Amino acid sequence: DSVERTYAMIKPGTFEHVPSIISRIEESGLVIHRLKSARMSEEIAGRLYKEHDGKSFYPNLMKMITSEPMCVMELRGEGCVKRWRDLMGPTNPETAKRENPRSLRALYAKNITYNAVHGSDSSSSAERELGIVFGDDGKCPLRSTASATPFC
Ligand code: YYY
Ligand code: MG
Repeated sequence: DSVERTYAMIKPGTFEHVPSIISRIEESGLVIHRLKSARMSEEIAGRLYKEHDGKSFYPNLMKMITSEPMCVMELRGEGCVKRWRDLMGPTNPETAKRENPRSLRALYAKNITYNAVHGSDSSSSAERELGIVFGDDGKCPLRSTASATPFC
């Protein structure tokens, strides 16, 4: 129970890179405790990114995160908040390419809005975000892609 958890997303616009990103997580030794493909509602997105409400980039951030289904995950492992942030690299892909060219954002971000991945910035943020997305009571407030999308 002392093993740290973090909240991770493979954001919209990154679908074709999901296998590579999953491989990098595996190689890093972090454990994918749960993974779900889902599309985020405006309500959940607003709660998740509450700290950014009012900032110049907030409207674009909301548009991006609700734009299409993505992968949401709970990762576990010792020091996983920092380890996952290190794997992601800096927020801005230009900085990422300069400072950490092997990082996921250096490799897969299109720009600062569509920057491929999300990771909680602290253990307490992780608990808050996992609670919002997966639900504290075990029920999942995010509709899975499977139930949201007709099959054809
Ligand atoms: O934690 P991290 O995702 O690296 O950055 P935050 O500062 O928490 O911002 C969240 C999210 O907002 C970022 O991943 C992209 C977007 N964003 C932006 O579009 N422009 C900025 N100047 C800062 C952040
Ligand atoms: Mg952040």
